[in-house]
Amino acid sequence: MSKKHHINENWGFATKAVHVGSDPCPRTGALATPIYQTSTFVFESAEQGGRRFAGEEEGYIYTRLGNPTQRALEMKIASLEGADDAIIAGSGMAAVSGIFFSVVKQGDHVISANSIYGCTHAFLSHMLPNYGITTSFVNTTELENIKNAIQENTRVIYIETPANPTMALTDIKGVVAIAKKYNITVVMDNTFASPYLQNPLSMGVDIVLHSATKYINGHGDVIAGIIAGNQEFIDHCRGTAIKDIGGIPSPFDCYLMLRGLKTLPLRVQKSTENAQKIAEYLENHPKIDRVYYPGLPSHPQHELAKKQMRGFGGMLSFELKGGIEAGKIVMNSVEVCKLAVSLGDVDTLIQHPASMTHSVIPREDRLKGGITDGLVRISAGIEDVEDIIADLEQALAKIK
Ligand code: LCS
Repeated sequence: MSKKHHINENWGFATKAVHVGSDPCPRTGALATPIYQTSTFVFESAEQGGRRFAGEEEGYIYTRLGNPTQRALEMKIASLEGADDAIIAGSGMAAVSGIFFSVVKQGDHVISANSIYGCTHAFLSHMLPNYGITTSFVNTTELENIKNAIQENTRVIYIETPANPTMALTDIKGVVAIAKKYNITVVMDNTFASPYLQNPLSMGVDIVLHSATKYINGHGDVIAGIIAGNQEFIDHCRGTAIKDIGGIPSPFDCYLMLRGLKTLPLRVQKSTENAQKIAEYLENHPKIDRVYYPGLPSHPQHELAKKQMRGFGGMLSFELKGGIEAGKIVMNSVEVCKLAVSLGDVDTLIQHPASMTHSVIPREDRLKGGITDGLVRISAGIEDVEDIIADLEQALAKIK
């Protein structure tokens, strides 16, 4: 499968989600992209094998270096993120580590948001120092904090917006303006918004990543990641971190994501509608202290959300007046909502960041990032919202 797919740049997002990268098979006419479940590709001659390795002839060699099912997905994702190109990685963390190992070197410094996914925080604070790369974690909701943290050797500014799990927003264009002045690369995790609600590259971000495990796939049955950016970076990353570290997905998982992406707009629309209603319900509940959802006027960055997002998304978090003990009662009492980590699935999921997704971050650092002991996170699914709210209602009623 070559790069020459049928793409009309004027298509809307939903049309691209269905059609880009999904041309019928030229040999058989199969509409669904075939699963090329093969590790290697046979050359017609020794000369051809040599040419492919030398990059003189297009064509597949070995699935760690590229595969047609994976390539179809990369083209769909690149189109949805408005990127020159994209790479599918074996997990969101393979995308995070692949990007950093492609961009930073010994002696470099990173500025990262302090509310980010727990394992990304652990990678920056525990792994990278082994290679002489240091990170300053700052509250990126205030751009001043980023400016103040810049050092001579700062190479990357890393942000997640909305942030996992606090739902704090960072002003993307504001960060880009600072980074451009100092020639710093901006890397952004766009997992929570999905490409349907936010395209960071169009706002000047250099490299975008996703845990594709979440909204991209959407059905809770794949672990994968996405790296999207300009052609030069993608070629460099593919030829170094992806080729030599090898964090790649299986062709079957790529097939599932190709299928999942066709309904991304519908899924994100419905989970956003549900999240708004759940957030409003919780905000008015007497046992709830605070709700964090960008679609609520009470969210401190509601105006920024309206400016840089096309919708407020399916994620929210909240704190109960009874603290974590009350939170545990709710999590142990839900029936429709499932007590599980991960997010962006068709199923509604509820979890406790301090003891689960963000437990690897020392408590003191967690609190600095606003990840309190009592915070509970919900990923709104696509069920009937009345059933989700009734489920939360019966669970909240169990708190004395
Ligand atoms: N980035 C974000 C924002 C994430 O939420 C996660 C995983 C990752 C990267 C890593 O992706 P993975 O390797 O798992 O595909 N977040 C999880 C969460 O909040 N619950 O379970 C996993």
